[in-house]
Amino acid sequence: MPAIRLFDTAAGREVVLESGPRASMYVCGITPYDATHMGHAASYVAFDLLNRAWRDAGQDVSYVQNVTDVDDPLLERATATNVDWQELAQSQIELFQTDMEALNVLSPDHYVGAVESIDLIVPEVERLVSQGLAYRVPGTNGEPDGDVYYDVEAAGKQSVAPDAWSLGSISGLSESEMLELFAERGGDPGRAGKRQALDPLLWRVARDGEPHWPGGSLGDGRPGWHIECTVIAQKYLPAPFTVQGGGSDLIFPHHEMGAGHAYSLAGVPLAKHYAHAGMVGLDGEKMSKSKGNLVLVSRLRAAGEDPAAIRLAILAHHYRSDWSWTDEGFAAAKADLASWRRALDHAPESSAAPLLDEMRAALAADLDAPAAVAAVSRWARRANDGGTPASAADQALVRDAVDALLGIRL
Ligand code: 5CA
Ligand code: ZN
Repeated sequence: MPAIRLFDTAAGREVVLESGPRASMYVCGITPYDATHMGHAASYVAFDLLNRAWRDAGQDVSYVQNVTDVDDPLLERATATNVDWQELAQSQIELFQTDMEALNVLSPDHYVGAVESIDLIVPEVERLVSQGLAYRVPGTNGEPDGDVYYDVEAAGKQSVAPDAWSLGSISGLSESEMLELFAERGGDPGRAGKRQALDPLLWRVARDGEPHWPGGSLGDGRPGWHIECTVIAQKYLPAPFTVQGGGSDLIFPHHEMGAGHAYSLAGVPLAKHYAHAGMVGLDGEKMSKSKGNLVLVSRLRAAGEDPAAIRLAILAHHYRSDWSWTDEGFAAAKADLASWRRALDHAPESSAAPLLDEMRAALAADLDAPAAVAAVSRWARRANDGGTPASAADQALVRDAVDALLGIRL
């Protein structure tokens, strides 16, 4: 495997990842209130490619993923459908894991829930308060006293070190762009009593009818979203770890604020690099739970579709591009997969090693799976055309390479 290059959102360019013996990755996990759709699946397949490329390069990979197993949308869905929120979460986590296994996505070493991490999160929020980087908001308009917010302005002034965090370090967005996205993605810019509109929630004190846990000096409540991922990543991974990943809808505020929290707590960046997968739509529209235009991995599986074909349909798109799931795209992936499988029996002598080089070069270039897929398809056409004696050794190497690098089992 040549040196792996990856597009780093914070740097705004491709970077060469270090080739040391260890690599570490945190990929934001699901909020388990609905089944895995193709957008979720594509984001985990994207970072699975990186995991596989690192392993191919001989690096040990520490991989952590969280699950946002308590959050407003999960509680709202549970109430609306009259199910227990914990049961809803548990059932969706299980379905997600089955989907990931079917898609041949390598499991994280640690799969960590927000709820089980609350005891770790509370002292960190207390520390931010005592550092003067977080503050309590008085109750107004029916809200109780004591919700704790992160002071983005104060945090941005902590240090002038070149790697210090300040608002915009990760996303590079303007303030007006941030304000728009903050409101769209779970923030509360208009909450009375906040110092700045963009200050994110760290601790939400208990409300009637909402689950809550002991919060020490913060009082009973539950954590804000960004601090959960920060504390989980800091607990299980080195500081800084190599790559934080997620879909591009997590760049702001989630990864921006998480990076801020981490710098405030540790005095070093959370991650060396931040990578983001594009958004997947359906026939041109963004796929989202609220629009209801979901293509579910589990539904395709239940209809008897081959998970390897689903994965190949995802790999046909570069992970950073925004793309749409279509019936034509899926049909093309099924045809490619059939052609690859037919080709194995005719694997031309001495064809596997050059194909492996091509696949590695493609993946090292910012995980260019479409280029790797095209290389395998060219190889398959040549094999299926016949003319060169078939070789069992080449057959075995191609089968291994396609499984190890692309996660496609032939
Ligand atoms: N639990 C949080 C992260 S800590 C969360 O965003 N959960 S999620 O279930 O909404 O999304 C899980 C992952 O799928 C995230 O990385 C998100 O960016 C990604 N994702 C969600 N929708 C899409 C989509 N339409 N296309 C591509 N990726 C998506
Ligand atoms: Zn996260």
